[in-house]
Amino acid sequence: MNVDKIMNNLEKKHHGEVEYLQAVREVVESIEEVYNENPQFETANIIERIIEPDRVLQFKVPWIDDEGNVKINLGYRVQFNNAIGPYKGGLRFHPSVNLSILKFLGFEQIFKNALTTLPMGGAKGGSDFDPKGKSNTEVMRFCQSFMLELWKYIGPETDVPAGDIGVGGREIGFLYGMYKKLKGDHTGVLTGKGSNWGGSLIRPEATGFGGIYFAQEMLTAKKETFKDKTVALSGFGNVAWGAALKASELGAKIVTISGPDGYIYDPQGISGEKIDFLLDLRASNEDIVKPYSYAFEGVEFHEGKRPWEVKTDIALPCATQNELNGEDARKLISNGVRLVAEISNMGCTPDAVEEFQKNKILFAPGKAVNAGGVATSGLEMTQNSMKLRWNSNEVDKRLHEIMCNIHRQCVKYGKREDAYIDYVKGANIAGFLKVANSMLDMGVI
Ligand code: 2IT
Repeated sequence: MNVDKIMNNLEKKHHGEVEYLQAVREVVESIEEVYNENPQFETANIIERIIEPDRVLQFKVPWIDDEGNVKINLGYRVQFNNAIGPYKGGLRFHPSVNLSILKFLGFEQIFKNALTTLPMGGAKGGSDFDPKGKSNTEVMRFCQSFMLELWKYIGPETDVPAGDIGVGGREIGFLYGMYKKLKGDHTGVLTGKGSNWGGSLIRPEATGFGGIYFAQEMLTAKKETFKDKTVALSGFGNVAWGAALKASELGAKIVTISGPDGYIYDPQGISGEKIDFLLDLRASNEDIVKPYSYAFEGVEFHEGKRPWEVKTDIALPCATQNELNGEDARKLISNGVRLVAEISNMGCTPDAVEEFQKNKILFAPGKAVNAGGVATSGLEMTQNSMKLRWNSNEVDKRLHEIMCNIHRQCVKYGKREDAYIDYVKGANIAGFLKVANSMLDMGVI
């Protein structure tokens, strides 16, 4: 295959969709060698088939705010690839949402879901709706209107959405309620459900816990542990919360969290009740971290800045795509960072990844590190199908096993001759081979 030709063609068809093109380029470049060693892929033109979504659904979402004004948002579902299972992936509600972002997320989801070893294809969806500052009833009316359109395209064996940025337990509840009313079935069509009505235990914590389990495997491979390591986190949502909880349980000291308003530096470490405070911050619906600096002593708030300027052993981006750039990477490296693991999707820009790899810093990409979230969604689907419920130890044990397995797959395909593990390459090749071979088995469809 010819990477430049593939990328030029894609750029022509999806002009200016930078995040989507960035995510595709990373995968295409890292699988090039394996692809060329297996001529059956080229014969079936797997590469051009896998980088184009199966379908993109776009719809209008009208709703009425508390003052009686009629509002219109855009709703989307990108069903990318269902070679290994029903389409599966989250919904993001954020003003930045557009097709480029949802296509990048849907594309990444294919390989991430393949790495989990569970039968799930790749998809993503969402809306440019901004939940910030909205009342509960406004969020409910929006979710109901969104589902009034989406329900036609999803189903427990067809496409199973879940949460992402801006979509948590509250939104999943409103979405599920509407689906249930329209369809008349109480099926596991969404994951991240409430634990009283089909949700899996550990799902809220799973992305963060899984990320820490993965990072722990990276450390173990270097005969190190989390004990007494300093950790800088970005974000303060569900993912950062789960990561902080598990990392502090393993003896690490979390020194930062961040929001759109800036970052918090807490030299004593964010643990115990301070971690619970993240839930209060999130529930306030204001999307800011500054209140943390009023709540606790000896804390610094750095307005408008990102946490990557602090001295830390480990950096874990937990917020959104491209949140850590080349300059941030250089700062972290000069401050002695040893491990960087993206718990957010594509948290680092390509030049940041290059800096880490060039300097042989342990670096792992979101599609491997954050796969614990969707993996536990898969375990929720399993429990729904079996009409039973596992206890939290059972789910946590399976999540841990899955993360160790993903780490092994990355090492298998990413270990270089100099013993450095290229986790980006490893994750991309392992995920690609599973999906590409399944596509080959099924013919050109
Ligand atoms: O990015 C992700 O993997 C998620 N937002 C979770 C998707 C899911 O279906 O649980």
